[in-house]
Amino acid sequence: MSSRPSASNLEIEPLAGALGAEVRGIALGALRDDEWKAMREAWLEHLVLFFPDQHLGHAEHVALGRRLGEIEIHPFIPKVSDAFPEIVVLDSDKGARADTWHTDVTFSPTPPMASILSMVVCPDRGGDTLWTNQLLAYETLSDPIRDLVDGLTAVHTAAPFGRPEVRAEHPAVRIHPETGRRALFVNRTFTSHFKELRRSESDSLLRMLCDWSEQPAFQIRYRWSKGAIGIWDNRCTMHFAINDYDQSRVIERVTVLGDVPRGPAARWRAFEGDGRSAAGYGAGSSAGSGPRRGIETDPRTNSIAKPA
Ligand SMILES: O=C(O)CCC(=O)C(=O)O
Ligand SMILES: [Fe+2]
Repeated sequence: MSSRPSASNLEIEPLAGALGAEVRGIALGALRDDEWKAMREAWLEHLVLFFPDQHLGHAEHVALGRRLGEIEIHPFIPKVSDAFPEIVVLDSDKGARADTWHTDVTFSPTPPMASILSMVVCPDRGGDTLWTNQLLAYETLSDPIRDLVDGLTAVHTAAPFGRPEVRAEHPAVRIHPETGRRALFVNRTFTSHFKELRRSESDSLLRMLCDWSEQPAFQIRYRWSKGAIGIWDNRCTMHFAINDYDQSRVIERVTVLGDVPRGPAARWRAFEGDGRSAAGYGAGSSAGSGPRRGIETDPRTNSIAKPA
């Protein structure tokens, strides 16, 4: 059922059980303050909002990002122009198909709080994007597993961009800075391992948690149209761009800087090995070789996809 907050003509229609809503009745290029307030509240509730028919110019796109916070300049992805280094372009014809589950830039000490995607060239069919609700993924874990992950620290690296030395540590469970809710904060693309576990234990747990979060009941799948805008809360979601189209697909994205992720207190010291197994983190172990199944086995291209 759609709802219409009294402060504006905003119509908000939830699109799935887990997360995601489509918003109509506002122009993102000319937002009133009351509309912005209603939109921001809806965003925290639905985690990803879609706004069809916006057709934002570059300056409007950046201005929208600035309403949310400071813009992040992405370290690796190409920019739309010298005039707008704040906007990255993902062009499918240049191989940019982000078809592995990820949360944006978690290899940074301050991963973005939000990403704002503008659909510039949209295929006639295909090219939908999926998101997961990582709050729900955390809340539905069994008590013993939730208790375990509450006390873990995850290492994230930029290995998918060929830069495994670029890394950050974050709590495996993130406390959302605005709502206080806890979210599972690991992803198959950038999370390498849990610091406190033996490599083999870490690989198994990470795979289990990723399999759990990626299940359809925690997802929304959005069908894009040219000129649509999508804004997601990067602190408590993952996403995946489906690689099922032959036509061109071009998106532009502005990302908004986030804070340092906070979680429950870490409870154990880093794993240092017990002398019995090589599957620890000592010499010879391969940090950065976590269970990134999606990257290595893309069925259509048989090539390494570029997560974004
Ligand atoms: O192409 C998409 O739909 C999403 C790409 C992506 O991962 C991103 O913009 O962060
Ligand atoms: Fe992304």
